[in-house]
Amino acid sequence: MTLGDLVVIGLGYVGLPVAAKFAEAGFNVVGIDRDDYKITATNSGISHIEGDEPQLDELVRKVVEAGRLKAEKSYESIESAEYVLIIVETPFEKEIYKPYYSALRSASKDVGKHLKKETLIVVESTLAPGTIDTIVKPIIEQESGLKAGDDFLLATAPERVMPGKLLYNLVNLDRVVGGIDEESTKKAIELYSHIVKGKLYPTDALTAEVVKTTENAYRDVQIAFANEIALLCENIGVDVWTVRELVNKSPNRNMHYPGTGVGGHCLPKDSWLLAFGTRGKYEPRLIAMARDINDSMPLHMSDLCEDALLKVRGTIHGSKVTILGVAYLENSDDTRNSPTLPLKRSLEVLGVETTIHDPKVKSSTTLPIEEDLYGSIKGADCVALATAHKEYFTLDLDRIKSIMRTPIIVDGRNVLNSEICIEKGFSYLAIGRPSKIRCPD
Ligand code: SAJ
Repeated sequence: MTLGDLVVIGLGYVGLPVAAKFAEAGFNVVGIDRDDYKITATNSGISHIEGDEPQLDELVRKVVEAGRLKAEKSYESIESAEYVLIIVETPFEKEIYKPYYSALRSASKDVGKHLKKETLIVVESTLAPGTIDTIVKPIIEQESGLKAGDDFLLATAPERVMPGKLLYNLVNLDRVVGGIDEESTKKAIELYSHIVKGKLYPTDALTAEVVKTTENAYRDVQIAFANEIALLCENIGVDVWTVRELVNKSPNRNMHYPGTGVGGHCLPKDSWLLAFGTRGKYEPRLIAMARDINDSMPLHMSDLCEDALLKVRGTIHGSKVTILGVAYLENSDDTRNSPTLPLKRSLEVLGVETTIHDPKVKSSTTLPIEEDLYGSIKGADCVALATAHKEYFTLDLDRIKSIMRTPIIVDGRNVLNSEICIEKGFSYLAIGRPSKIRCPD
């Protein structure tokens, strides 16, 4: 017995878990992707998703073995599907200040080509407000000759996943479901109630697009506020971490963490998607400024390193800086939009030789990573702490001091104890803290 034929377009870190959960719920699921590796892995019952994703490997194997999930390149399965989910990437091209919708456009076109009447289409990708109405709907109508609302149903149900908690978030977090009409919203809520235990909130498509981009813009602004206060504290000589702790003692305050910057697959782009959706109608100022502040933090880290190297070594050229952490998030292996990358580039422009260590991220030709922590620090003039991996909270400072050429520490994530670093003879600088530079005797 099956609950129906369901197609998922895009077997990425969102699409694969969604396809597997619908298959487990009793749907016949076909996952469509253009990547042969993802197709082969999935049909072998293997999750291709990097990193530790509890229960995902086991779930994919189970549903593939049960014949409920298969992956293919062809879009033909749409011709017999009652449900089609579009879950493709929607990056933002800041250089041209536009979303990069080629995957969304081609998926919409291919859906249209194979669409049959009465199908429900749901887009999970994060969209600039207005995308369903001005891009997805017209392309599908154009290709299919069918009319949205009359001949097929269309909604958006943005995901709220997070690396490391893909299945947990997918099942347990509340979700907004926005249709182009009430029937679309209703049917989409019925569909997702098969896999989502969280609450499903009905709304319209435009509101759902605004909610998703706003919830991440909100967090980005919160982080930018913490970063601005950190820069202020550095310049007036107080410790932002003490300020933050005491501010948050006040009711209804929740000052976030300042740091090396904001990376990941969501926050760096969703504010721009929101702004793009309001272009010509309202130009957001605060969220654009927040993006600029957060993007400036890796460059500020570079300034702190440069400042210390010039004062302690008398020169920056030829200095060696070891950057600890390239994952954008602590204890993760995900490097998407990592702040460490602009930090590395900024230092290298100054003539600095950089080495990167990260206990979670594999080395590659494009991004060489030292595996040996202390080996990566040997001979360095500065250690820049960019990611708060748990391994870095127990650094042996005496050992580091004995193997560095110049004992300078720049702490971007409040990992180390400033007093202890200074006691042990380091020049210690940190985001949000007054610098303590020990010039050579
Ligand atoms: N960061 C700070 N200060 C903070 C919090 C985060 O600098 O106080 C930095 C992190 O180091 C990282 C970046 O921001 O570089 C993003 O961190 P994040 O904790 O927001 O993690 P993400 O990017 O995985 O965000 C996801 C998002 N989830 C979805 O889009 C479905 C986001 O909406 C969630 O709010 C976030 O997880 C969460 O709350 O955990």
